[in-house]
Amino acid sequence: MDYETVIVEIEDGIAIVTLNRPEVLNALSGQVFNELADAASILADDDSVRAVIITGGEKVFAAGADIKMMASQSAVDVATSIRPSKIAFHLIETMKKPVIAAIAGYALGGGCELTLVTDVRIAADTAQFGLPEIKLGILPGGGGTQRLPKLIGAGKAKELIFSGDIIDAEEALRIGLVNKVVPVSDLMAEAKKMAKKFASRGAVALQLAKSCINEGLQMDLEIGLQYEHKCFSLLFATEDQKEGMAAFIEKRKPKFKGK
Ligand code: DAK
Repeated sequence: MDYETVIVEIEDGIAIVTLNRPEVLNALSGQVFNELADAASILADDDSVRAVIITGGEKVFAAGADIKMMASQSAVDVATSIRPSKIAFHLIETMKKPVIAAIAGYALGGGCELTLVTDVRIAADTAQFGLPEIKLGILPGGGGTQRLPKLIGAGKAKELIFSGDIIDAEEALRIGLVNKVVPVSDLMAEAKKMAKKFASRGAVALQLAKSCINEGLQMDLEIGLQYEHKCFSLLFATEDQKEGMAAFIEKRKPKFKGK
């Protein structure tokens, strides 16, 4: 995968996708979204990849969509140019494997929204989050008004979106925007450790658990419970369920095959 604005590396079954436009604080252009979408689609289909980490490196995650490219767009231009970001976000959010965001420095606007389509967010102590779009005369259009309230509650989401304020990593942890905060020097090690733990679990069970949670958030409770029950039953058709339960009874570690 040879891209200009994104670097993809695969180590021990873990893919690391690094945003790479440092000169503009990793601002997300159409090209970044196209490359992210392409990488997400390839990694989704690569069975040797068991988990994905998205990062911007040690200095900045992403300072949002590229304002210089958006500034002169008409309403019609915007309606068509949002396609790559929608596709990238959709492919990442629905990927049938765990996706972890490893965030250092600014994660603003579309950068923060990118973290919201991942499954787990690990923040460095240098991370700063915000949806400052209101200060540009727009609103968060990459899912921020929809996903952020689901994650942290409507009240806190409204405060962040109406003010455009930027919060630090500790505040992000306190309000549930991130899962954990670590020293910046430990960020990638921590993300890899978590990715490896997820990768060691039964891949089909993990995939269906992810689907139950993501789909369940769109359903009412009764339908969500029915969906969960169907997924639960389906797992009894997998080799991993037989192996997991046999390993427990035989007091050994399971060897999952993802089948
Ligand atoms: N776009 C373009 N360039 C950016 C940028 C951005 N978002 N953020 C920073 N840069 C550029 C700066 O212009 C500067 O470039 P030069 O002037 O050197 O050429 C360089 O990066 C370094 O930035 P600063 O000099 O500003 O660095 P500072 O440390 O002083 O300040 C800052 C850092 C992050 C506080 C500041 O750069 C800043 O406020 N940046 C803008 C943050 C922001 O407002 N982000 C939200 C953008 S709107 C959608 C999907 C997504 C979106 C919308 C719709 N659909 C699917 C519909 C997303 C929208 C957004 O994200």
